[in-house]
Amino acid sequence: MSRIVPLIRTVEKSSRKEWFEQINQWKEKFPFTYYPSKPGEKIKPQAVIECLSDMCEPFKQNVIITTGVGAHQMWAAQHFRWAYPRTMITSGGLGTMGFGVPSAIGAKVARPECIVIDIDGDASFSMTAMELATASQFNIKAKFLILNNEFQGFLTCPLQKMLMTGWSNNGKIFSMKNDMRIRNK
Ligand SMILES: Cc1ncc(C[n+]2csc(CCOP(=O)(O)OP(=O)(O)O)c2C)c(N)n1
Ligand SMILES: [Mg+2]
Repeated sequence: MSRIVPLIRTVEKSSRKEWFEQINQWKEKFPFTYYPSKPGEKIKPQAVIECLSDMCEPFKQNVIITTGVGAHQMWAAQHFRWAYPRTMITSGGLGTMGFGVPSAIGAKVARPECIVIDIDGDASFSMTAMELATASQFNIKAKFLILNNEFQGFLTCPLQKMLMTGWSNNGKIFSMKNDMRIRNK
């Protein structure tokens, strides 16, 4: 690090008007919409994240979100309203399932004053859930919101579907079954 840091060049802040215009065009063309549940239907994961986002609104600068890898990760990126930098910790390019649990534990240790929430998928969560023992042992109070679709949803949602209609949430292959329960301490 001591050799890399001096190589970082300082650049003048310039206007990013064109870039933001481009982003706004994309937002208009591909809005993050979804079909809300009808009365009596199961709640949609997107609605859960929107609700979490609203609940966090008054203290968002002190909220850190981590995620696993999958559809839930996309929904977190799209439906949580991001207002502050360095508040989303996610495995982007590498796409490492299981990332959400340990990164939430690490973030809570590093920033104990923050509320740290792992928005995780059932399959991703299962990969590193054993680290909850570490959190419990050292009394690290990260929070875990698991979007359990009993499915590795990301694998079957084609990119086109995301672009055209919003992420679907269906199908059923093994991941975390309903009879697995994780209890709050
Ligand atoms: C370690 C690892 N194995 C496999 C994959 C491929 N992969 C990407 S997303 C995904 C499914 C994720 O399922 P889940 O965590 O339940 O999220 P969902 O898509 O259902 O929200 C898989 C298998 C990966 N990215 N990392
Ligand atoms: Mg899943």
